[in-house]
Amino acid sequence: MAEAASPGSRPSLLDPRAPREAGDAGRDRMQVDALIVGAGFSGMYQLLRLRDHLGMKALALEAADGVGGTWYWNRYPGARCDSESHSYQYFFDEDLVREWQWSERYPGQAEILRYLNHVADRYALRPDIRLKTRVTAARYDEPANRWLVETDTGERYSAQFLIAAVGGLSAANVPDIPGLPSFSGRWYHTGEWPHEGVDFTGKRVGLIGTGSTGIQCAPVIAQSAAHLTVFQRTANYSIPARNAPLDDAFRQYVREHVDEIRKVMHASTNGHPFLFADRSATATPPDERDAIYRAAWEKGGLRFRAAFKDLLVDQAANDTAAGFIKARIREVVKDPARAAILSDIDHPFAAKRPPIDTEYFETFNRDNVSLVDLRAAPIVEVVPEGIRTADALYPLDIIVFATGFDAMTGAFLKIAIEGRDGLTLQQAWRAGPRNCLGLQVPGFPNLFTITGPGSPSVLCNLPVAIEQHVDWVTDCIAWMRERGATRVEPAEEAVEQWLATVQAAADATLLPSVPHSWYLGANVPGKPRIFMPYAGGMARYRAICDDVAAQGYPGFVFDAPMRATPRETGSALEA
Ligand code: N01
Repeated sequence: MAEAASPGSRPSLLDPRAPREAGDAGRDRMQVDALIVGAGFSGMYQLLRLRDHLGMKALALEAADGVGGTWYWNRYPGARCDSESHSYQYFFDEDLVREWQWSERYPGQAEILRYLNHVADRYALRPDIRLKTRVTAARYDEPANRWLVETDTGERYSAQFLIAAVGGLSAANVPDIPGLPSFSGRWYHTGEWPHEGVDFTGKRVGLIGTGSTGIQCAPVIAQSAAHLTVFQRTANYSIPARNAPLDDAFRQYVREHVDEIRKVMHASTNGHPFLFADRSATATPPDERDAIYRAAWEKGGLRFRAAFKDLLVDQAANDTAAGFIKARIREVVKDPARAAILSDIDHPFAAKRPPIDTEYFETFNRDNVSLVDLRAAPIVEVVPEGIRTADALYPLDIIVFATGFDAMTGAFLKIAIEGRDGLTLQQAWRAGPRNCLGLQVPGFPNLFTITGPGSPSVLCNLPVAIEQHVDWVTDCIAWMRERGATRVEPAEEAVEQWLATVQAAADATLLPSVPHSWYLGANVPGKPRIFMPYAGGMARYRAICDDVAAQGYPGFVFDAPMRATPRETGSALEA
């Protein structure tokens, strides 16, 4: 890592005296070394690394009027992170880890947003973040080797490097249900929640979606709504979160074991601060296995899936976990008919992202909550009074869409990105995302994607994935600058090799077996069905990326002059 300049020591790029160049169409463009799209976890860290460690003129553009990304937008009732708080933070600065005090085992949305604002202030990032500025288009100007960027505010920029830190779960997916505009009540998507909140008091609320988000918000909405109707299309597993306040002893433990915690997260499959137990579910005698599941259920959280090492690779092993959880659902939910609908789960445990909850299944024991099985009677339309399914009309005042995201590709494709020779990202990804290491797209020189498709991303505790990506991008740019290279993009054959590696990693698991998984793009009509994240594990992925960098970036093509020649083979990209 290069020497850090003192944060914020140079004038802000937003200063009107900052350098500009005469642009095309006769208007000035602000000229920067690197433009970062987004100021969430990834955009802010990327800004810090490029500005303070490489001394680059870097600027982050953010559509929201505050930093925080996901945690700025997702303010729905019950919004809380499923990663444990001591692992859901930056680890690049041990002082920061020691200073910040999390209050609960899982951090709530407001607390994470406070943390990210603290980071923005502590590292003086705000002067180089432009808020309320949505990037609408970016075009690569090959002769100039610059990205020409347009925004909805009319600001225009020119940058050598363009870094898309837009988040894999940020493009809200509102299903196209006939009649929605006719609804006489109010409707909301959880990922675009009003800042002033929503008052459910005395209201009849319909909740569509039973993924991680729906499972988090149902119990909270039920507490204040007159009536909550949950519309379930696919029954889902969920593990009790067992959230609780953190005590001083645990905080002290974190302060004293920062390096150890980081090492465990880096060694783990999913970037969490725990490792998978080295035992097989099928090889463990049933009584012993049941006791292990019970202990994991009591402990709660995503750790449950680490109880055995073979749950995601062996259907028989997975069946034991699935059977255990379904039995718990039937135990908790008093009404046998509801229990049957909630436990009629058609896919392996954790093959879709496993939610964790606080009293989700218990919510169905409340008198003011009902459950609609959309598999038995699908939604037909929204009418002014509410939702009509194939067999009933449900009168509603509010509809909450917890229907997820156009995940992994949606936020990138919302920007009109045009690479070399007029190739658009929409064209390049028409059959599904194509890139190398999830970091760079062929035909789009000097464009980097943070936690994009083809990387562990959503399968990982995201701050861990983000720090690894940002560090890799920063090191790659530093490496180029040392050698006088100004342009990098992946070679086609390396991309093909990486796509095969991503597919092989997925095929070694049960993950691609779920036809309705958003990991496959199945939740968005017309989206190509391709398994998008790299499922070979964060530790393995990090090793591959490190190896590529150590070998001089085989599979990536740089322009001259270079003092060191990258090897041409893509062997480091093999799983
Ligand atoms: O979205 P989802 P999410 N009619 O896509 C249903 C992260 N996250 O927002 O399964 C009826 O998982 C859909 O049904 P089906 C986490 O990575 C993190 O809950 O497609 N139903 C499903 O039940 C997570 O995985 C945290 O049949 C419709 C639900 O809507 C990711 O975000 C918290 C429908 C969508 O589930 C996305 O989770 C929350 C329709 N037309 C989320 N369309 C934390 O860690 C969709 N559905 C804090």
